[in-house]
This record gives sequence, structure tokens and C-alpha cells, in this order.
Amino acid sequence: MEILEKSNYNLSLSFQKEITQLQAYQRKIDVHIEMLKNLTRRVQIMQMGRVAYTELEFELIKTEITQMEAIVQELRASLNGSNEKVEALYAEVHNISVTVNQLENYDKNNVLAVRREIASLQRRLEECKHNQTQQSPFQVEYGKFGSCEHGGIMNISKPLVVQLNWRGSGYKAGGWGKDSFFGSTEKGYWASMLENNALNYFSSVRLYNSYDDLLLYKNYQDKTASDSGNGAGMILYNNSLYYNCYNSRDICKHNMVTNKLERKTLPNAAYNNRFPYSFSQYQDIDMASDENGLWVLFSTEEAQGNMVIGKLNSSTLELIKTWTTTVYKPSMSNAFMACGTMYATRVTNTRQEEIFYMYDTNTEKEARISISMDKMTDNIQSLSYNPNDHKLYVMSEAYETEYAVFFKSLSKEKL
Ligand SMILES: [Ca+2]
Repeated sequence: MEILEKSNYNLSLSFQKEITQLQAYQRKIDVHIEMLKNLTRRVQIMQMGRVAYTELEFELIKTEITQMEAIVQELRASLNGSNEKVEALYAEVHNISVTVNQLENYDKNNVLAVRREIASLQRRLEECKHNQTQQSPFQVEYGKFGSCEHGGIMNISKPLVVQLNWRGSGYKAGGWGKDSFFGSTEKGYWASMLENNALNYFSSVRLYNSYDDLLLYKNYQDKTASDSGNGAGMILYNNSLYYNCYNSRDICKHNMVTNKLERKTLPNAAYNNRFPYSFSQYQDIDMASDENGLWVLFSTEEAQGNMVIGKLNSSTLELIKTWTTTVYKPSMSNAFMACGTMYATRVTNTRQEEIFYMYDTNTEKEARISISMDKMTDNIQSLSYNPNDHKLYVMSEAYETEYAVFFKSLSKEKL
């Protein structure tokens, strides 16, 4: 009896052990079925060619398949081929392994070869970029903004579309940016849109407290001047909006703090759409600022429509000095000042502008140049430089867009 009991006990122990082991196998199988499902999904995506995959991903999948094959073999051996789930698993792993091998063979001649080519091109591009950086454009350290110890503009970055103006895509023309008085620590942004009609006038400017507020269209103040303005040549300079007063050759100065408006006639300036830019109606008088102060870009009958650069006294609005260029203002799409040099753009095509001309008021020399600027829309309606961050602020058919300006180093210029 005792022997029987003991034998029974041992049998029960052994049975228990078998059960536990079977349960463990079951868990293992369930886990591996899940792994297989995941693997199948990935291989299917590869087959459909929906995502980019690399040699490394192939290798990883192949390694996983090999591991699974080994585990499934092991399971099969332990269960003597008596478990349906394991058999199904074994068949699927085998299928997936065949598929991946086929994919790889197909791929060796096609996709991966193209990918290697692309990788090599990318490497070469990176090398080019690296070399270009080593040729050192004017390296601007923080706090070095304001220095004009450079050889003029070298190139312009790709455009960054910051946002659609708050009034929407129906309002295409206007100006925007940051206070462009050199040394301004103002963190806010401004934007002013022309009314959506043929008159091209505006009467207010929206001020945002910060970049985030601009992006979220919140925390703003609208400032309305007693006199409205013409064209999108306005800029915010030392807390005042400077612009061409409506239907006149006057320059208006609207103080954002006191709301006071001052105006002064710009002698002989053409106005009322006489010499606007090529695609910016009524922008006869375009305000600009740079490291050297406040400027006005305009034309006169005497200059026969050619661009005239005027240096302005920002307090009294008096014209200090003018320089007459040899380029017809309506042939330009816009213009801006940087370090006392005027740069003018023209349309190359619907996706590119070219800075094609410069006039240096320091040396009174002009030059034809060619610096291309990509754009997102057919035309641009305003373009201003800010000396505090070396950026160009552009209104590109309702979209507020910015570009970084890179200057040539002086040493490179001398070489
Ligand atoms: Ca401009």
C-alpha cells in the first residue's frame, strides 16, 4: 500500500511537471505567434514598398527569422510534432523566411542598389556642405550682430514659412517682422495687412507679445493710426510704425506707445502707384532699416522712375541724403538695406527671386549680382531686413515668411 501510494505520488509529481512544462510551452508558443504576426506585418509592408527600408533592416529581420526558426525547431522536437499550433508556426516561419529571401534577391538588383546610390550622394552632399562651412562665411557670434566688417551678402537661406497672416489667405499683401531698430531688445512681432481691395491701403497694425503669441494668434494689440497708409512698405522701427501716408508723398510715423502720429513730406517722391515695385501695387515708398539707421526707398520724376535711396532722420523724418541708382524701380520686385547697401530683387520665375543689384551708399558704387532666393508663392509683397537677427521678413501672398542672410567674410573677399 505504501509503495502504491508512493508510486502514485511520484506519478502525480511527474504529471504535474509535464503539465507545467506544457503550459510553459503554450506561453512560449503564444509569444512567438505574436512575434510572427509582427514580423509578417513588417515583411508585408516591405513587399508593398510603402516604406523605405535599408540593408540593416533586412539583416535584423533575417536574424529574427533565424532565431525563430531555431526556437520553433526546438519546440517541435520537444513535442514530437504533436502540437498543431507549433506545426502551424513552423510552416509560417518557413514561409516568411522564403519571402524575405525572395525580397532580398529582388532587392539586391533594385531598391537597395538605389538606396546605396542615394546614401553615397548624401555623403557627397554632406562633404560639400562641410567644405562650404570651412570656407567660413562671415561667422556671426551672438552679440556680433551690428558689425559691418564683412564683404556683403554671400547667400540667403531657404524660406521658412512662419504662418498664414491672421486675416487669412484673402489678404495677400502686407508687412510683418520684429522691431528693426538696431539694438532693439523687443521680443514681440508686428504684422499689418492691406485691405483686400484695389486701393491697397491699411489703417492698423497688430502687435504680438512674443513669437509663440504670433504663432497662436493670441495676446495681441491692434493699433489704429489716425492716418492710414498706402502699400506694404511699412516697418516697425524703434516702437513706431513708419509708412507712406495714404494718397500722399508723406511719410507717417505712428508711435506704438503714445499712439501719436507725425507726418512729413518726402520731397519729390512719386506716389499713388506711379513707380511701385513690379508686383506690389502702391508700394511707391518702401521703408527700410539696417545697422546704420532708417532709410526710404522710392523714386522721383527727375530720376525717371529709377530707384532713389534716401537716408532719413528717424526723429524728424527729414531726408538727410539721397543716392540715385541706374535701375528702374518698377523692374524690381522689392528691395532692402543692409549695412548701408541697397539690395534689389526681381522675379526669376514663380519659385525664385534673384537679388540682382546692389548699391553701396558708403562707396557710392553699384553692381550687378546674382543671389537666388527660393519662394513659396508666385510673388512677394514685402521684403525687409532686420539687423538684430540678420533675417529677411517677407510677405509671400498672405504667408509670413523669413530667410536668414549670410555675409561673406572680409578675408575671403580680399583673396
Ligand atoms: Ca522692402
